[in-house]
Amino acid sequence: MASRNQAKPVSAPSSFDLGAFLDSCTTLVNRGLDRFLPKASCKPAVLHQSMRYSLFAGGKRMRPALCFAAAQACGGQMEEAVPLACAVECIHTYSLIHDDLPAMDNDDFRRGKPTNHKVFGEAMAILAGDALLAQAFEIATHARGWPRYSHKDITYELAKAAGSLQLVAGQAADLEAEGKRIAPAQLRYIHERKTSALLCCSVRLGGMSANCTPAQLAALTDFGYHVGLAFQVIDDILDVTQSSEKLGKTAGKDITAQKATYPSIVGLEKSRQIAQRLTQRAFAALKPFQGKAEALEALAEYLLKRDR
Ligand code: GRG
Repeated sequence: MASRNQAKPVSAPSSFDLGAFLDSCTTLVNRGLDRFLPKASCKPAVLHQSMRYSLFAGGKRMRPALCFAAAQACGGQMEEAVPLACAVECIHTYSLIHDDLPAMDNDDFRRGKPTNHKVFGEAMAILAGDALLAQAFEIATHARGWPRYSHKDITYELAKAAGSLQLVAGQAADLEAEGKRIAPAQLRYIHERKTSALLCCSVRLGGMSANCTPAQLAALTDFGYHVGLAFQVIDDILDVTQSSEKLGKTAGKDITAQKATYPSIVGLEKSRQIAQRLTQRAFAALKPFQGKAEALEALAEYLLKRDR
């Protein structure tokens, strides 16, 4: 019998073809982003090149995939969710560009390439991030709008996740915590905001694009929250166990920057158990979908077992 400290293994139905699903998500979101963004030649060309450089640098597209998977779980079509998936990816990319700046995490390497400011300079990288944040809201206006969810609801959802109580709060608290010993509860506060908020928002928006019921939205919120927390614990584990080449970003950065992470506070083994438990909670949240959330289940398992 598993002891209290041992988390049960997590696995999704093996029949689901996650590889094919991820490929179709990437195709849809890349096509959408290319269509919605000003062309690279559009004046000021260097700004649009800078925005496109980071957007198409080879991100894993996990937030769009979660958005599409949530739409499917609620009986919707992936195409309906394209503007929302693109909007979330723009916000995510902006946050990475700004996070890599010398004034923040000061990183030279992201998505397997030199960071935006290394190529375009700091000022242009700041502007590209600013423009991507605004671009997200413009793209979201292309969503159709649904009987239960208007453009106002969608705008609120995106603004809340990106704002000073969520994404930016997480980044501010993360910076403040550098070099300090912090309690696990404060670490949880940071992860909820810096990582989980946008992942949860992606899942909720996917549900909204399928005009989901309030009960479905509550289940998706529970799922997104826990998957989002697990995502960051795994990210922290990978930072100390994988190479920079594998991750496409500088590995071992958390130790150098004296970041508070689960591995630094509770150790690697306990961190893995925490990630497993959070993923089990995410799986449990999908019960109301009665087996129709296969893509979400497969993604939760994949995110737990990922190696980059
Ligand atoms: C600057 C407002 C502002 C926020 C920055 C995104 C972020 C907050 C910090 C970056 C560092 C970090 C650990 C963020 C947590 C979220 C996370 C793990 C991002 C990386 O997401 P992936 O792995 O990246 O999905 P790709 O490149 O694959 O899209």
